[in-house]
Amino acid sequence: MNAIVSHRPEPAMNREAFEKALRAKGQFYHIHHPYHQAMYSGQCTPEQIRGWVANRYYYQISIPRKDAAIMANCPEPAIRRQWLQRVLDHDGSGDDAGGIEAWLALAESVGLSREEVIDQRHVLPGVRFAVDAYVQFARRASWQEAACSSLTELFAPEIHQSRLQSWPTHYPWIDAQGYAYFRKRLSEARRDVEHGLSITLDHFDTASAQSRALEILQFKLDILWSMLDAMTMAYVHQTPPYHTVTAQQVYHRGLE
Ligand code: AHQ
Repeated sequence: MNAIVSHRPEPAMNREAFEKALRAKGQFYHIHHPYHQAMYSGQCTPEQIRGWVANRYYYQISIPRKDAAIMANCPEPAIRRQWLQRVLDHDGSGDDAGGIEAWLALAESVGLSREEVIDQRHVLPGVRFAVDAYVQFARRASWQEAACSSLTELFAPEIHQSRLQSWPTHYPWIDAQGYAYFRKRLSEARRDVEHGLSITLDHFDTASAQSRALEILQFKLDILWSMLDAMTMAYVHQTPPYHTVTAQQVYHRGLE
């Protein structure tokens, strides 16, 4: 006689265990990427720092559009009111010029011109695809799933702090004015994460939903890691796209 297989669904993790499982994903955070480790330990050349700043600009200008997509999908005014702050943090409001402006100040402090950053001439295809995947996900996923994908910021204060601690020593050629962005994110990331985490812990309340949440977080970790992989090919190995054909940056600059 066949064993009777119970089809009782596995129990959901309790809130504490679920949060622990989300935080355990920190082992895959891009703070552990060789590119970031080189930046932190002072091994990056000015070209590698400039390449990172110019490419991350595309991520920064995409964040408020990602957050606006989440708001567009969310029917709850109380959630939208809180989520709106993320858009203002980047786009600016009142006398705060915002994070995108602060990132351009970082760009100038590492020797890039505003123009060459804003026109995205340095944005590598691999970076663009990874960032676009994040925005597209936020547009088509539920607002709760998109909120969950922002939880890589559980690990962000540490990475911003690490830059503030190590860059001034290793890269004295960088104008310290540029570090305002990292300081700004220390508090903003902590506040964002509190909101994103409570949405996530409340919403994903079955075992299968919780494993999907962990998959969504891994998707976002993959985005961050892949961005640095593209930059490694270009600025560490000197093998950017089309390097066998031309020294020009012939990359498409977005089809919008
Ligand atoms: O500067 C960053 C930022 O504004 C955000 C928004 C947030 C999101 O909504 O996904 N994530 C994020 C991150 C920022 N900086 C990254 C870094 O390494 O400087 C970290 C990144 C994140 O952890 O997702």
